[in-house]
Amino acid sequence: MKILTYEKIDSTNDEAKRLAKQGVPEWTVVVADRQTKGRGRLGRRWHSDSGGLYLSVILRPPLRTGELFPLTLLMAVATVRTIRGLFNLEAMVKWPNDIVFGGKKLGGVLVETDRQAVIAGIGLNVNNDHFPEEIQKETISLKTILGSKSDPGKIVEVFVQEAKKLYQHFLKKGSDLLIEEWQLFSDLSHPWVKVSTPAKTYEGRILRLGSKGELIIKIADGKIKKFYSGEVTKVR
Ligand code: BT5
Repeated sequence: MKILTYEKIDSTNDEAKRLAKQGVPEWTVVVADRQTKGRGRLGRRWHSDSGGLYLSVILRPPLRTGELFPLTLLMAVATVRTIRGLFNLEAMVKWPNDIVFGGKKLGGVLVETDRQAVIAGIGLNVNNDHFPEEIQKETISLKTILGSKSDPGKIVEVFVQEAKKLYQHFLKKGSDLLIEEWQLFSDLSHPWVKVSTPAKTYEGRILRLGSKGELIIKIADGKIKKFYSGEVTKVR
């Protein structure tokens, strides 16, 4: 495993893609202190000030495109394990790709594919604690929670160990353990949710996660629906 660190980069996912094209081995990790073009899903912006952790892992899993979804959950679970292990904080997951603390977003996962590799990107607010006005309320960083700075290098080290363990288990034995751990780390105390997809918004009750990591909801008219992407918000 090789960790490449940058003071500044456009996006660690883009750098990982460039490196994948050059044929670097699996588990090459790209880490940056800030990004100029950090992104989330659907082209959304990921605010990437200095002091945050921006990390991408290059993977070459022997899986078809349709089998990759659990990798998003895997990276989120590895991140939560890392935060809980290092800081004893009750970090949680929010389906499909958020890392949250006290209901606020602490980090996010963006898994992308291209012909050469699968790129798993993780953004985590570590020592950065300024966010744009419009997301300030829903956002948090480790520095705000802990009241002091943390060592991003240590977080990377533990994260990679956790992610590797989960990955090897997932490839050998499938996603059962991952899904179980996901449910354990997931705040399902408000199981009534809205799931918004680009096409439509549904309302219903979360039943569980399926074996591929899909969210299974009983929607208001009683039908069961499976989601592989979407935004989940609680219904009060
Ligand atoms: C995500 O997208 O949560 C995935 C974020 C992945 C970022 C990593 S950083 C390393 C790698 N390189 C990249 O270029 N990306 C990956 P999504 O679920 O679409 O959430 C995006 C939304 O989160 C935005 O629209 C904002 O509302 C909010 N947001 C933006 N920056 C944030 C931040 N630093 N902390 C918390 N929330 C943020």
